[in-house]
Amino acid sequence: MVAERLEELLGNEIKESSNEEIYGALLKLVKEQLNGKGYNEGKKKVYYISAEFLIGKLLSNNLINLGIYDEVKQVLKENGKCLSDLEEMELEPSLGNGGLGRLAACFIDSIATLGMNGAGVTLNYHLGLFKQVFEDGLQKEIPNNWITDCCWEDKVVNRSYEVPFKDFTLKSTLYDIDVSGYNSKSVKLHLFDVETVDETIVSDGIQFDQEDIKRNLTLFIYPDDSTKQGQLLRIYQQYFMVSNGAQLAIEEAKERGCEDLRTLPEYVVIQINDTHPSMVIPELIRLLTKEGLTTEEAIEVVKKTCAYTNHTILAEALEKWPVDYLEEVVPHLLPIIRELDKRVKAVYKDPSVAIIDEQNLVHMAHMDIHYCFSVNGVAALHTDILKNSELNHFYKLYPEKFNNKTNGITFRRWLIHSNPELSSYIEQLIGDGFKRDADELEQLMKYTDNQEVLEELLNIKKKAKITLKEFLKENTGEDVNEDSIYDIQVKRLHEYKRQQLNVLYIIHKYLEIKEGKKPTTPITFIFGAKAAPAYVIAKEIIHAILCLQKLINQDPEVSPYIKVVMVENYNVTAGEKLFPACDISEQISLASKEASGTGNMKFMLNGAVTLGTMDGANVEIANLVGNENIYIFGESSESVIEHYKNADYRSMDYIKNDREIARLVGFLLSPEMIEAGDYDHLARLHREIVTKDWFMTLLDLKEYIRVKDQAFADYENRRQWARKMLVNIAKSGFFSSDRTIRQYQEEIWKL
Ligand code: BZD
Repeated sequence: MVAERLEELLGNEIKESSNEEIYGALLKLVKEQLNGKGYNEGKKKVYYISAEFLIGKLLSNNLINLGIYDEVKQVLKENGKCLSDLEEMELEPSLGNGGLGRLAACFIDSIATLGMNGAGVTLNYHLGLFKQVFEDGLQKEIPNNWITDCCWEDKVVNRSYEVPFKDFTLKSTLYDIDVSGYNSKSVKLHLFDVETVDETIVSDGIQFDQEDIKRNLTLFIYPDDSTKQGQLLRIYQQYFMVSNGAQLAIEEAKERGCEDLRTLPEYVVIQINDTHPSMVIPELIRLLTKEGLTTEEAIEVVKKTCAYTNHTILAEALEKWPVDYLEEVVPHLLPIIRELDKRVKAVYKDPSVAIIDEQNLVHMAHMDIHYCFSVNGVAALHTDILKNSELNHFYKLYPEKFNNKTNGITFRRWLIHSNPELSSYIEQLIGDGFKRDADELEQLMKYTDNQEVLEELLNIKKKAKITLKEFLKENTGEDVNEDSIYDIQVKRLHEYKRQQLNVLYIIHKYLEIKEGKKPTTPITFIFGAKAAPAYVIAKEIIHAILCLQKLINQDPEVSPYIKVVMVENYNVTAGEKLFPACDISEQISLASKEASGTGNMKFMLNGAVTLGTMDGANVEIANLVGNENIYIFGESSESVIEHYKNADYRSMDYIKNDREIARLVGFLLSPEMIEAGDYDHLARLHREIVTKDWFMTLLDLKEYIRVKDQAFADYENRRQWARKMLVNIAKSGFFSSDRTIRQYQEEIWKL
């Protein structure tokens, strides 16, 4: 059936057509089928508003969800074509920075799969997140013009809204992407845009005129916000997104029969993904009063309509906008925000819960907590920290609002699509029920002592490692040994995630080998990470990794035993190759700082063993798999929080009191490193670690080395290791985003 339709669409035989032609026809075929299935419906609808949706490539995912992946692959093969060649042609929409954006994409997949009435709302960033390239050991950012070739978006003709700013009004254009559910109907991802945006104003990397709002509004995702202009642009973006989202929600509610907007909460629930969409609160109040509700009534409606998810306790990531900036962009929201603030101050004298503080900063999270009916964290530990320390003042005011929703990932993309070998082997063992009900993976536990199964798991891992080896060769030019241990840390580059801790371990290993102590099995240390363009120290850490890569891989004495490889432009597509091939998953954030993590779940699902701190969802992974199937190290979140409270951590003390630590840190400025890289860059990183080390790298260094060495030693017993892999896969069902979304539905959305 697929073959005939494809040839109809091609107007030609498949074997006579080019890959470009087949790709175009396949796209039409997928869109037809998605359309034919229709969309989830219902009286009440959830709007998941998020500044980011990191959806990844769509072709294969859609084919899987439509249930025609195998058929298409087969048909193409019979005609001498290869589906993976077509996949290569697609550019990845890079509409997100990292975990938060990818989470939104997994959630939309689950909302569709579970048949819920919902939609995503975001912006149509033309150049998305920058493409990362390495030049002279440094990160350079260049635009990723994914949109010009993207055929997944449909321009919607009949939905356009006016969004008022201080000096002008912009009319929006809407683009929709159909997000398929697994064997189910679709939901829509709405991407709002303005027609006047102009990609040609970008020059020299990702530089552009930040003041020319009409031409730059949706050019990039979160441009540099270290400057006032950058922050103003961000406010423009956020307001444009939420005003469109709120207008859409109201219009659609009316279409679904909402005659009296005081009943809006029966028709609409808005999930605010971090504080980026928080202006939806005053905007919805503004729109409702325009429709005739009193301020009192509008506030009551909003309080029953909006729910807030917190993704971080990092102070610098909690948005606080100066009143002046809001005056410059959205002056019409200020009377409303002041009114909301006044009401809070009338009831609560504690200045720490005010919306507008003494310095005239508007605390977006505070506004969310006062005016949403639900506040959730993204992993059990994170929610506990919110309740007991970070947001304790608020928790005492509104204990009933706080709840936890541990993150999840869609197994369609992160197992079935990215690791078909493992997926079909699991199917062979326990049937295909796990594809709809991830908890069925638990049935794998009956094979923990089955030698044949354990052997096959190792075989599958080996194949994935060979595939990754080929990808690494192409991406980085480096040759890695497929029989080495693949130790992988892929995630955004941030000091709290502590890539620098991993760097210090590699230095330890390098020095050991130089002294004649060689690892039994070679190790490949793999990194992938983008640094925010304005985040200087993060970029210096990338430089240090690239220096080690050069130094080690070119040293014939060391490179047979260890190698370092940093993937360029780590993104969803690269992740799909990395997760299946991993042996050891590095989740080494400073305890209390990683709200959840979701890469940790992807690795676990693909049979990697976690090496991590008791942070975020690692805690839940540890509880599920048990101590013998995970490597935990480092100080607890409680004791880290104590260190911050007492301000008693001094990295210099660790350097003074421990010669080994001093040697490893000192190596950053060794002649070898300077030879491989650049003194100024290395010195800046060195200075940061010695004088500041805000995220306490040295606190956990010794224990990290000890536990990591233990993991490498345990790897030698292949059977034992395979058993750990199996247990990790079997226990990963909890981390399906279907489970997470069911909980949002049952406890928050109540669609
Ligand atoms: O959200 C991440 C957290 O750091 C992870 O621990 C968590 O697993 C995921 C999903 O809940 N947060 C982000 O990814 N945050 C951002 O990307 C971001 C982007 C712009 C501004 C501030 C934060």
